[in-house]
Formats: sequence, C-alpha cells, structure tokens
Amino acid sequence: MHKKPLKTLSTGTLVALGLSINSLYAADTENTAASTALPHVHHNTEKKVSEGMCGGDMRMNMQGMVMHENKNNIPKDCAKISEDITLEVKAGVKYSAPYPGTVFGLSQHQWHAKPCARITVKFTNEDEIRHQWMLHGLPRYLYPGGMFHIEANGQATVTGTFIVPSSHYTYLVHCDIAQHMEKGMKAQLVVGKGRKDLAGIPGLTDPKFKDTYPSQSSTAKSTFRSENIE
Ligand SMILES: [Cu+2]
Repeated sequence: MHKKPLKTLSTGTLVALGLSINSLYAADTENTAASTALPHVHHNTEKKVSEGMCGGDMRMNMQGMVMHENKNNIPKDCAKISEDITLEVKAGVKYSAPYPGTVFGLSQHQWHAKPCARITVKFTNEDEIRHQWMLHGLPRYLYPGGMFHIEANGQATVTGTFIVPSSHYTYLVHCDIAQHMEKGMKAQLVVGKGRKDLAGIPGLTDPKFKDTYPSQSSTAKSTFRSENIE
C-alpha cells in the first residue's frame, strides 16, 4: 500500500485537525490497508492518528459516524439481552434555553435502561455545527477505550446501537467538541439503579465548581437571550 497521502500530513497536523471527516477517513483506510498487507509499516504513526478516534471499528457517511457499535456481542456477564430500547435524542442550541449559563443542550439529559439492555440511540443534530453523543465507561473488551460514540453533522440524524453490561452504573454522556460539555452538552445514562448522579448535568445536578461572579453571569444571559427579556 502506498502511503503518500498520509505522509504529506504530519501526525501533529492530523491530530490538530481532530475529528475532521477527511482525516479520519484517510486514517481509517490506511489503517485497514496496513493491517492486511503491510502490518508493520508506519504502525506508530497510524496508531497515533487513530487513537481515541477509531481503531477500525467505525461506520461513517455524509451524515456523520458511529464508532464502536455493537448490536450482537452480548457482554459476558449477561445471559441474554434484557430489553431493546430506542432513545431519540435531539441536540442543539435551542435545547439550552431552560438552563441559564449553557449554550448547547440535549432534548433530555438523563436516560434509564435495564442492565444488559440493547440501546439504540437515534441522534438528531438540529444545529449547523457538529455534535456528538459520546458515552464512557463501557467494558473495554467490547468497546475500545470503553467508549461508544455517535457524531452527527449539521442537521443530520445518525443512529447507532450498543449493549450495556449487567452492572448498575451511571454512565457519562457528553459532546466532546471543545467547550460543548462545559456549556451544557453533558448527560447521564442510568443503568439499573445507577451509582451517584454526575455533577453539572443541566436540570439535574449542580456543577462541581460554580461560577462565583453572579453579576457577570446575568449580563451574559441577557446578552445571549435578549429575545427572552422584554
Ligand atoms: Cu456538541
């Protein structure tokens, strides 16, 4: 396999590009090609590029992508799938409206499922920018990095499926694009009885570190949502 397209970009450049569709696609193609034909060539470079982003287990099209999807591998601690549920999740600036101080939001910031549930997430992004529904804490033998991840490009719907293990657990869900979690795109998936609620879930829990400048906070609010303040 010829490596010229990847060589023209340094690893640093690719990392800087982050989740740019083109760089991800190039990295994934190179990775697959290398693992079948030339297993050792450029291995380190490719590994760095794909770390935390793919690892070959990714589906992508013009609408966005799904990473580490799992429809059929039942976790080893589950005898069978306990339930099949679908979560319809919408993302966008407009869902931040009920939560002062946030800029982005989700139609819901908490979901419930049974242990060993198979969960399909239908993720609709109503903004013109990218958003993600990224969940952490899954078993790593089934989900590289313990992560399941959907990304929807502007105005697109992307659907993906994963299966949770038998543990009662509260999983972090967020959008990993810079500042989106801090500005409201943080949520939790409670499986069974869950554990402790996570901090800073809009409408549910207080942030770990509260703002200490209330006057500035109210100024920002009136600027950002001037249409609500007549
Ligand atoms: Cu986002």
